[in-house]
Amino acid sequence: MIVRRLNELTEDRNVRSDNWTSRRLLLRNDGMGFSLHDTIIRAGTSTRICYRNHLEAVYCIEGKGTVELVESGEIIPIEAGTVYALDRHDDHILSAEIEMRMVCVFNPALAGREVHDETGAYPILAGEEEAQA
Ligand code: 9YT
Repeated sequence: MIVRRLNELTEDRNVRSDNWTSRRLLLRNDGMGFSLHDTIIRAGTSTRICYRNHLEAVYCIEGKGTVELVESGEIIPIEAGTVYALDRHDDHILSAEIEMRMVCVFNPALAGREVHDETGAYPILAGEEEAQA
């Protein structure tokens, strides 16, 4: 059994961007087939994301914001207790009105250090990059 605690995560499992901090509790090397993150989305930020290589489920446990589907323009409110699942590699804009805390699950699992590329996706890391992740 793997036991890991948020307050004991090592620095390499804390990944920061301008708009969010992702605390990566379970990663590819843990062998679960998915990765599990506890992610903070900073208040007042909007991030365009399109995970062409991954499926992601996002469960909000604190805060308030919206997710906008770029293709349809639909805006979905998010608050604690809301889950959204990007089952179609949906191009979306995630905005936080009040700082949000999200539990995120990625399939396939992230290797560790991924941040969004210019298209809002995470790459599939392999080989040497994985060893460093
Ligand atoms: C909700 C979302 O996609 N935020 C961006 C960060 C990502 N969830 C992560 O790496 O934890």
